[in-house]
Amino acid sequence: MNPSPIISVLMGSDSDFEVMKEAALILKDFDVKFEMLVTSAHRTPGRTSEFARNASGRGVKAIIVGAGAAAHLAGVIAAETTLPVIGVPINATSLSGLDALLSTVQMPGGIPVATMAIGKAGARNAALFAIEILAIHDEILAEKLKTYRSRFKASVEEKSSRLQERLDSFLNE
Ligand code: RP5
Repeated sequence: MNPSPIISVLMGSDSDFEVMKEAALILKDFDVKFEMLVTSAHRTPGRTSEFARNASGRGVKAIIVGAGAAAHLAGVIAAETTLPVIGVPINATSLSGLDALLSTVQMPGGIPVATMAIGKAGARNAALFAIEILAIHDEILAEKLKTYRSRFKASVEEKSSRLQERLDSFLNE
């Protein structure tokens, strides 16, 4: 485990790793120290609660939480800390992630969980959102975010040019 993580990435099971590794890639790319661990709201409630209560004191600034099915993990973590909690619903059942989305997003007033999209896009956005929070007080991260966004701009313009070539060739067939 990283000795001084600023971001914690939690998941309810190791079966969530395939999705949550997308958050790890982004955090690594931005050179943000993070830890990743499995804890479950239902299977290990004591471990989950202890983690949430100690996170702030360990220097963690935001917690990303991925969970599938009856996904209570993000809400349980949020109940025990005032750190920002960012939820990622995972498609783990025959309900395709809708169960996890509703379980994560429908928090009672007073205990917020910032809920991202279901799956890999949500995991990526959770990491970016955590970095945006850190960037409020970190100019280097703020600059890196601007660079990240400008790469998107360039790639969309490139896709648009390629689309024009495909359209021309299709119409001239
Ligand atoms: C949730 O149940 C986990 O977050 C996971 O998405 C889902 C299935 O867990 P496993 O049965 O694969 O351990 O708690």
